Amino acid sequence: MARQGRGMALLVLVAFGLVAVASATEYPVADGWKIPPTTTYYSDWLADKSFVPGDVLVFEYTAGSHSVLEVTKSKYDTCDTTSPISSHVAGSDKITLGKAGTYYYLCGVPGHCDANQKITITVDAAAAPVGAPSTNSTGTPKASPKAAPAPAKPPSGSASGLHAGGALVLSVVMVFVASLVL
Ligand SMILES: [Cu+2]
Repeated sequence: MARQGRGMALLVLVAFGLVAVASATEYPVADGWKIPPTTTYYSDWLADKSFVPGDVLVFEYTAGSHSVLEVTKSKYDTCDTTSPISSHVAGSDKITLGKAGTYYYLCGVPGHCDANQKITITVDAAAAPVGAPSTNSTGTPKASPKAAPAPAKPPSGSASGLHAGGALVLSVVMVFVASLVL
């Protein structure tokens, strides 16, 4: 009895896990990809951002007006637009960030990089399952010099702050538990 109900519960758990794993964040770059109207246009936008593998940058601009070139650091520094690592010209370019590291993007339209239409993106390693504090948290210090407080219990029921890695582990655990119940 109740087999259908349990089967449905399992499906819901699996679906939840998949959705959580797939929830990479999309970041529209600043207020559009353009020659920065102020010297801090891109740095201000970056100030409260952190990126993990799988996150997506969205460069919004009018096709033909700009472009997005991923380049090496040396080419970034000198605004060398030749032989980029990748080139994007569509005007709503989505670039999925890969493994942890530093990535360099500039505009390939002559003069634009020299006018500082360029941005450096640092991708951190995927967060631990415990979860990084959200940007809206009440500001607990990242690292205490004292002994780490004992994690009394896992933050069950708060899936919102989970990153993909934690969500994956969670979903696997849930499916395992569900399979025991069935
Ligand atoms: Cu441009």
